[in-house]
Amino acid sequence: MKMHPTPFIVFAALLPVSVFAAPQNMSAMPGMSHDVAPVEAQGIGVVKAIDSAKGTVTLQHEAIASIHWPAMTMPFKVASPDMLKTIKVGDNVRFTLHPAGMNSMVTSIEPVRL
Ligand SMILES: [Cu+2]
Repeated sequence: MKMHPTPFIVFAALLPVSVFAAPQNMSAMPGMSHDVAPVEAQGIGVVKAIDSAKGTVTLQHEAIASIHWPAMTMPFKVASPDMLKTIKVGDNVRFTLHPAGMNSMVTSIEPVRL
């Protein structure tokens, strides 16, 4: 069962960036809830972009087996804008994710020295 299908990603890539500055209260967004998923998942990836104004980080993340995500590049909201101060574009990072499809939120992130 694919919970994070590629067509959705392609669709999202066509949307204006402003879509990703979505309200924090996702329960107020009908239709955005997805199948049951773990509360949190761990991932690793590379920071491709940071938008402090929108509170998002774009990650080229590796596959996340625990939630059946393939590797891809996608933007994530972060739980706190301060998290974006600890990383920069090009960093290899380890992150914790609250999975919710395209509304998934990164709840922690830290650079990894390879
Ligand atoms: Cu993804």
